[in-house]
Amino acid sequence: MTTRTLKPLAAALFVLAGAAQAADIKLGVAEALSGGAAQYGQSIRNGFQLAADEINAAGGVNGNKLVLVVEDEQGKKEEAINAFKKLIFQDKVLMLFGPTLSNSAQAADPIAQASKTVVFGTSNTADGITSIGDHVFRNSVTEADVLPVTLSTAVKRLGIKKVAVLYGNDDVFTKSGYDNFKKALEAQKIAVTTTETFAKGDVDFKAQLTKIKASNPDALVLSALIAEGAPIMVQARQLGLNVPVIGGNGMNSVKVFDLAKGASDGLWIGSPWSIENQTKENGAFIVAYTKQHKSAPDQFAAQAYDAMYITAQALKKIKLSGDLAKDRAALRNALPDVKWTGATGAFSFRRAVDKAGRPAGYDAEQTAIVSATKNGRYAI
Ligand code: 1QQ
Repeated sequence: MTTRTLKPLAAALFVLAGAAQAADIKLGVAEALSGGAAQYGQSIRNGFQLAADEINAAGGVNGNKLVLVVEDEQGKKEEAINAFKKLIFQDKVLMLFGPTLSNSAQAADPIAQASKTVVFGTSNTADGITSIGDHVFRNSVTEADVLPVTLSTAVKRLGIKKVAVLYGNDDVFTKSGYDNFKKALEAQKIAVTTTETFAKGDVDFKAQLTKIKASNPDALVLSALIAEGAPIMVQARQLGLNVPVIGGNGMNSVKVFDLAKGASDGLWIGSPWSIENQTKENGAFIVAYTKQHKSAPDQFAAQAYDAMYITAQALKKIKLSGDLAKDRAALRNALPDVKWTGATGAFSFRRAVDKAGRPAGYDAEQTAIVSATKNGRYAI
């Protein structure tokens, strides 16, 4: 063999070796794709898919392609636990996104924590989720951070003096929303005319709404998921209770317009994301999402989209070794320092503490914007 033939051979071998080093990066996605919480879970999955496709089209992360392994956790605790176990132990994903509901996160996140695998929630807003441990991350802004802002904005703009409260008492998120609304109402010295409850799966809220109407509130404070929250708005209007509704993260889905139609007006919510926020990052996201998914995005899609980019920034900084435990640890250690400006604006992580006050996981450090619904859209 002459050097003339050796050179191309060596070059070909080099390319092959390089190609062999590029590996797929498997990321687990466990979201509610069926059941009552699918209204959120499908938006979330779509947001992840768009970001991963964009990142891969731009060459992947350090030449490695992102591969999403998607599981439907159905918005149920037991299914979330099963999905987490499958993704962590069978599929051997590098990290997990999900689950959709805080109710499921509280049950399933300890499995990720115990197996030293990052779990990154993009929609969990209840108190205590990131207290589970130092592998638990979220970019969803908590009810504790958002609700005082939503309340004070609505109170100021509408001149509210007294409110009625309605909440679901059997779900981690709706209960946490209630706790935080209660605190904010006390702090802002807003009187409560009556407090009523409902349970997951209820369809008739007329008894509670009749009591609420009789108590003559200036507004209804509502901590609900959309499956119950949308019919609550419809039935309130049917009973002639036409006061503004101040909601939490559960009411922050474009599905409220499909489900409650004309009864969806006058709903106040807070979020770091708004379709009206005209930054270049958000503009690009809205155009790309609408093109890929043939529907308008919402906050849940935007937070999932940003979470994928935040993760990609951490992945860029680490050298994957192929040793899963080592690679999981490297990602865990790179993630807290990521700063990112995406569709939801400027983002960084803030350390959370556990019940004993020791450092635990990471919450979102982000500002909320307050919107109110009118004619089938959220407007700032
Ligand atoms: C939670 C929520 C829900 C509205 C998620 C979809 O914020 O469960 O924490």
